Amino acid sequence: MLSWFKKKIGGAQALPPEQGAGSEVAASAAEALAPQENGANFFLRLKDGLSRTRKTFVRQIDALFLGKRQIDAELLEDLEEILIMADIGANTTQELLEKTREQVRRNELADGQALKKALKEMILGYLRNADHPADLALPAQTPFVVMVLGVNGVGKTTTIGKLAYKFTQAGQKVLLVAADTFRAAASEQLQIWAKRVGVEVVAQQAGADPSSVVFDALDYAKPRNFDVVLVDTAGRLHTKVNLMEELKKIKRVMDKKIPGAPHEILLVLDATTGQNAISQARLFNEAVDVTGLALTKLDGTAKGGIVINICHEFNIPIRFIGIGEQMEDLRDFEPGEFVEALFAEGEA
Ligand SMILES: Nc1nc2c(ncn2[C@@H]2O[C@H](COP(=O)(O)OP(=O)(O)O)[C@@H](O)[C@H]2O)c(=O)[nH]1
Ligand SMILES: [Mg+2]
Repeated sequence: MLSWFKKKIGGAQALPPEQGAGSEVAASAAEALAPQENGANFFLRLKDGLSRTRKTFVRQIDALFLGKRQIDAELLEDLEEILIMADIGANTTQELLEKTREQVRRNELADGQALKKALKEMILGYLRNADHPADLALPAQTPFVVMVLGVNGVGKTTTIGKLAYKFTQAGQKVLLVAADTFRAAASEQLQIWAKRVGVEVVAQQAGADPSSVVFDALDYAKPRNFDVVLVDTAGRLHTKVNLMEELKKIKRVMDKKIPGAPHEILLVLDATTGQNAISQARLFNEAVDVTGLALTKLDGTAKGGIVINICHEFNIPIRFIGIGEQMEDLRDFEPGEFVEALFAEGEA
C-alpha cells in the first residue's frame, strides 16, 4: 500500500530538528498536516472534496431503488446506464454487471442495500488491484527525480506546487525545474508556486531547449544536496509527435546526468475529462513508460468512475488525487479511503 511518496517521507513524520529558524510558517502549516489531520478531519475533507462526484454516481444508484424493491433485468439495465455515465467504461461496466447478475442468480443480493454493498466491494477490488506496493526502487542517492507529464490544463504545474509543499513539509529539500518552455506563462506560474512554497526553481527564457534546461538544472541540483527534483514539462508542442520526442529526449538527458533518473514519471490526468483521460494515459505511456498517475479535479464535476476505469485499463498505480486548488489539496491515493468517501452516507 505504500507509494513511493510515503516510503520517501514516512506517513506522519514530523519536521526534522534542523528546520528551526525562519520556518514559523512551515511549522504552523506542518501542524495542519500533522497526525491529527489524518483522522476524522482528513477524511471529512476528502468526503467534502468528492461530494459532487458522489452526487453524479452513488446518489443515482440510491435513486435506482426508490419505489422499487426487486433486482430484475430492468433495474440492471438502469444500473448499466449509471455506470457508463459515471465514466466507468464499457469493459469495466460489463464485468461489474456480469458479476452482479451472477450474485443475483445465486440469490445473494436481497435488496438495493445489498447490491450497493456488493458494488462497493467490487470497486474496491479494482482499485486495490491497481495499487502496487513497493514496485519502485528509490534511488540510493538523492536527488529523487520526478518528471511530470500531461496535456495542457490538466494540472501539472499545480500538482508540482502541491508536491513541493508535501515534500517540504516532510523536511525535504526541493528543486523545481521549468522545462515547459513552450509558453512563457508556464514558467511564471511555476515560479509563483516556488515562492508560495518557499523552494528554489530553475528556469530559462521562453523558447529555450527543454532538455538543456533539465541538463543545467540537474547540474545545479547535484552538488547542492537537493532531495527531490520536480520537473514540469510542456503539454503541447507544434505536433503530438514533437511532444513525445521531446519528452523522450528529456528522459534520456536525465538518465545521462543521473543514472536511473527519472525515478518517477508521473502523468497528470484531469478526472473531469472522462474518456480523454484514458486516451491520454495510453498515448503518454506508449511514449515514455509512465510509472505513476495523479488524478486532478476530483472536487469538480468529475465522475468518480474514471478512477475505477483507469485502474481497470492500466497497470499503473494512482499515486495522488487532487481535490482542490490549494497547496494542501493533493492526497495520497488510498483505495479504501477513496471508496468510503465516494460511498459516504449522510449529507448532500
Ligand atoms: N478544482 C481543482 N482545480 C485544479 C486542480 N488541479 C489543478 N487545478 C486547476 O486547473 C487549472 C490548470 O492547472 P495547471 O497546473 O496550470 O495545468 P497545466 O497546464 O497542466 O500545468 C488551474 O486553474 C488549476 O488551479 C484540482 O485538483 N482541483
Ligand atoms: Mg503548466
